Amino acid sequence: MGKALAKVPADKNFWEEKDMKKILALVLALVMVSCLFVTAHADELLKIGYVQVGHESDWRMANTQNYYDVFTKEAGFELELIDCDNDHARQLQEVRNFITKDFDYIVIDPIQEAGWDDVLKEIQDAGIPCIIADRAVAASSDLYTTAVGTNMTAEGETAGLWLEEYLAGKAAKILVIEGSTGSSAAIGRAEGFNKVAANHPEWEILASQDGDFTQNGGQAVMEDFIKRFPEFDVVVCHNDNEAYGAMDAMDAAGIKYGVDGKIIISFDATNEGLTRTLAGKILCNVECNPIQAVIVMNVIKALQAGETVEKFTLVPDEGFCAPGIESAIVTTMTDEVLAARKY
Ligand code: GYE
Repeated sequence: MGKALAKVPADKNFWEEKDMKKILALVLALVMVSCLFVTAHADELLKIGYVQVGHESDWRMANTQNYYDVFTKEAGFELELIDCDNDHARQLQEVRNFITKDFDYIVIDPIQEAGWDDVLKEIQDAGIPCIIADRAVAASSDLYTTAVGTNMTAEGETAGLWLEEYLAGKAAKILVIEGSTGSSAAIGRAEGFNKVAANHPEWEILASQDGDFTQNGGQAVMEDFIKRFPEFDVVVCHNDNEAYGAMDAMDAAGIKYGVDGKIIISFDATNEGLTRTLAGKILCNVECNPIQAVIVMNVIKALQAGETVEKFTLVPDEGFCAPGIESAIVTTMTDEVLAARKY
């Protein structure tokens, strides 16, 4: 049996009118306070504008994801990341949008090295701190606050030194599939590799062509190389995706590569790239670490705290070679190394 409900007399209001007014005032006050809190909180978020290169490679996708993972609202940031689709003019325009919107920090991953002076001055005139990330600009370092990135020239040199060790004096005909023309990544890797090649008159670089850091680009360049150069020993690819494209082209032409075929050298050392290195298909893979957002965030935190930061923070990286190859230059691949590679 249910309990009988207490009956409210029909002639008596359950809430007196004055009580209602008090409650309404209280609710209103609470709403206002919480609004104030939310606005104050939103104001505290640092607005970060990041002009990303594009989405050309697995490396790039890992780099983009890393920024989204690190620059969260919970961490105190409002990130606007623009995929500039490898278009330099678009990148300049997006930076100018960030200036107009008065962002707190502007992070630039420059598609190309050249052509930055004017817009860097504009950022400076607006009083916005500017961080150059991953790739470099060919501009005076007085024009930006600080830079974070890997040493692309050292990466190219590592590749060259590994080849020197592996060939041990043997002659070699070399083909190069370059990264996007004008990017510091392609310029640095070529410069580092060529520095070593200059010590080897027995090495012949047959051709060097832009594959735009993409798999399709790598495949197209390799198809062209196969037609033009019936004999070659080494293919240097400026990133993993180009190497996959080069492999597709060689597979289609019935050309063997790997421990018992043509020597493929690659850069990035992504999970897929290292899988192919562990499988003995890519013989040397020089790492370039895309996990850079935490370093950029720490730089921003230091600047917020009024500390002076270094003009350049190096993101360290190493190289890997296929199992069965002993090397003093790079690390021989193992299952453990691959298992630890998240991107
Ligand atoms: O090697 C390539 C990407 O700038 C270091 O750009 C980066 C390069 C990376 O597209 O895969």
